[in-house]
Amino acid sequence: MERLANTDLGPIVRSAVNDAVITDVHTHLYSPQFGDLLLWGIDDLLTYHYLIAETFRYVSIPYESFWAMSKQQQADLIWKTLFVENSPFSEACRGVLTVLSKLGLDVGARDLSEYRAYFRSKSVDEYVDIAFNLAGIDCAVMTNDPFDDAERPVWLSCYKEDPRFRAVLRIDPLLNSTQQSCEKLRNFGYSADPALSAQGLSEIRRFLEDWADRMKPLYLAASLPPDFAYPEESPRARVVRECILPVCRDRGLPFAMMIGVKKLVNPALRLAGDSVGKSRIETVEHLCANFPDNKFLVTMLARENQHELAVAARKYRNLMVFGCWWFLNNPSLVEEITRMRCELLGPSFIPQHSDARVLDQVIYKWAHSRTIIASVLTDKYNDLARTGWIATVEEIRRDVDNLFRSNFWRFVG
Ligand code: HDL
Ligand code: ZN
Repeated sequence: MERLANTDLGPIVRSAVNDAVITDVHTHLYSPQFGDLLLWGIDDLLTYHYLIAETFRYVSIPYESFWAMSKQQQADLIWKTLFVENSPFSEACRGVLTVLSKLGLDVGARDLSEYRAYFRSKSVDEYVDIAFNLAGIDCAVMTNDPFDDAERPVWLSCYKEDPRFRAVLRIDPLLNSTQQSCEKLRNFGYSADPALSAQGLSEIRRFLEDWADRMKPLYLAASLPPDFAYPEESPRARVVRECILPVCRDRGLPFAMMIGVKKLVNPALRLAGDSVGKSRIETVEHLCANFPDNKFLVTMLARENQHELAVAARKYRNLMVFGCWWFLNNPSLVEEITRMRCELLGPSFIPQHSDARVLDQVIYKWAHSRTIIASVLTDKYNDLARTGWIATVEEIRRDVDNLFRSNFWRFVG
């Protein structure tokens, strides 16, 4: 048995993970047809809201002074503060450098003007292919918000499907500011009423049906606060029960619940001002148990919720756990959460999504995640080998494909 004890499947696992073609199941990217909504290039990378929050830990200028700056001025301040005056070893800072390195730029030169020159030489269409190829992704699943005044016109006028980008119908306002969203719905031609009468609920369903027809989404999604509860006597719970779940069930669409966001704990930081709170796993358990004909994609934002979410996935086959989301997308936590999920769920989950807001970020987010996930999987296959069960190359590549794309596509049907 000596041979078995020394079996190291690491090289096979790392090769399988590095070669894996990934479907990125949640991003904030847009196909180039959406114009400036698709962010890309060094100044968009540097003004990512994660880096804005980190910059304000050092600078004492008024928030409004920062927001009054041009994007390049903001990027200059962020570069100076986080990269020059302090070492960029936070995950979001390191990510910028990984992107530059993977593009073949001279990171050691630390020359922002050189990096800007590179991006000026590129068009967005060629850069989409560069980023997707370097990241190893075949598809970026978008976050599409019909309530967004900048995005809605594209869908209502000229949208032509781009197979590299698939849509998601994101409906946060319907659930988190129901009364106000009813007014917007009336402006869109749907007679939704804040009292949520039967007619009003029917009109919300019609709104969802129309946009599902228009977008052909892979799933419906919403980010939800830590105190998201179901059942509950609230407008949110009524819209979930009477509108979201029936429309999803009738169309075979998962409902993606992204739970644990404490919105704008520091409003002056704008998009960077959200935080995290521990959420109620009972809500997830109740929905999965009482709506067996619905499918639920779930990611939770608090580290403290990860173990109970993985246990819940053992109980409900209509629950698919995905990603190490936002404040969890750091090497130490991706490692901890992925290891725990492998031990509780085997290969029956979706380990990661990029959440990329800037096209270039898929390059670093997937490079960083692949390294960690390969390391965890190596341990798992080597643990098996020590029993005498030596996974074949085909079995390892099968499992890796399931984790990085096929679990998702099977689940969305
Ligand atoms: O609600 C979400 O989808 C979150 O991912 C937010 O967009 C958040 O601002 C973010 O970008 N996290 O990475
Ligand atoms: Zn997101």
